[in-house]
Amino acid sequence: MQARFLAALPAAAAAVLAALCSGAAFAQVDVSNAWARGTVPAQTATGVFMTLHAHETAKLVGVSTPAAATAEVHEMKMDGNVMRMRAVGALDLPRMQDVELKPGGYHVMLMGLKAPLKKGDTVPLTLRIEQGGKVIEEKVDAEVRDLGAGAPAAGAHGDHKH
Ligand SMILES: [Cu+2]
Repeated sequence: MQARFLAALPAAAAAVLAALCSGAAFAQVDVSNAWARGTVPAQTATGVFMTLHAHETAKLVGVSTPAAATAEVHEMKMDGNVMRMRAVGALDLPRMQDVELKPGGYHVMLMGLKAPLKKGDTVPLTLRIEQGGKVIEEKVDAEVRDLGAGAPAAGAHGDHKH
């Protein structure tokens, strides 16, 4: 009886591992802490931020939302004394690393907002992620925070012309 019990353990452990691995493959990319910066009535553009964690090497290749006409992945960088933004065609998501979209760095830029974003609102986003030669769509809800949240990038965004 005892020998059989011991022999059964590794098999059970292997089954658990297999289940965890296939679960990770389904999860594709974990998204956490997704939020959007709130806007004032005349403002038509804002930034969305989040942390992405890919279990296997992936790329963020597109974003869309019903809340705005256009959503683009942008990179913000200091160029001498000037903060500049540019659209990024694809954002690399290295395997098992956190990639942060945050004020002053990468962000999703929403342009042509259909309505002002108020604190407490939710912005539904669809992320297009390329992984293993396939493009999958992943839904994310970003919570709207105060206009002043993550202040460092606020001025640079205001000056930015698309
Ligand atoms: Cu931008």
